[in-house]
Amino acid sequence: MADQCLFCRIASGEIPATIIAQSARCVAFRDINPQAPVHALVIPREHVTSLNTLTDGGLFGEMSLLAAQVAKDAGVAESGWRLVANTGHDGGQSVFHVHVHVLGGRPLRWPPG
Ligand code: DGP
Repeated sequence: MADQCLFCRIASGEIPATIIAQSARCVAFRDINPQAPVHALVIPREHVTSLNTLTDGGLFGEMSLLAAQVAKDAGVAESGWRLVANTGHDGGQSVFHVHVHVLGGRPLRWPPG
C-alpha cells in the first residue's frame, strides 16, 4: 500500500466508497463523478501506478473479469459498455493507481475527446 494513494486507501476501507463488487485481488466501486448512468472503477488492491508499470497480466485479467461482472450486474452487458484505462497525462489519468472505468447505460460516442 502506498500511504498517500487515494485508491489504496479506498481499497483498504480507510476512505469510504460505494463498493459494488470484489474479487480476491480487486475492488470495484462507483465513480464519484459519473460520466454515464453506469460508471464504476475497478482497481487492484495492490499499488501499481498505471498500465505503464503493470507487469502482472493475470492481475489485468482479473480486473477485466470483475469489470465484466459489474457490467452484467448493472444490466448493461447486452446493451453495451466500455472499458477505459486512462494512462498518463495525455491519456487523462488523474489518480496514479491503475484502474479501469466501466461505462454504460447510454450510447457512448467515438472517438473520445
Ligand atoms: P482517471 O481520470 O482515469 O484517473 O479517473 C479517476 C477517477 O477517479 C475519476 O473519474 C474520479 C474518480 N475519483 C476520484 N476521487 C474519487 C474518490 O474519492 N472516490 C471515488 N469513488 N471516485 C473518485
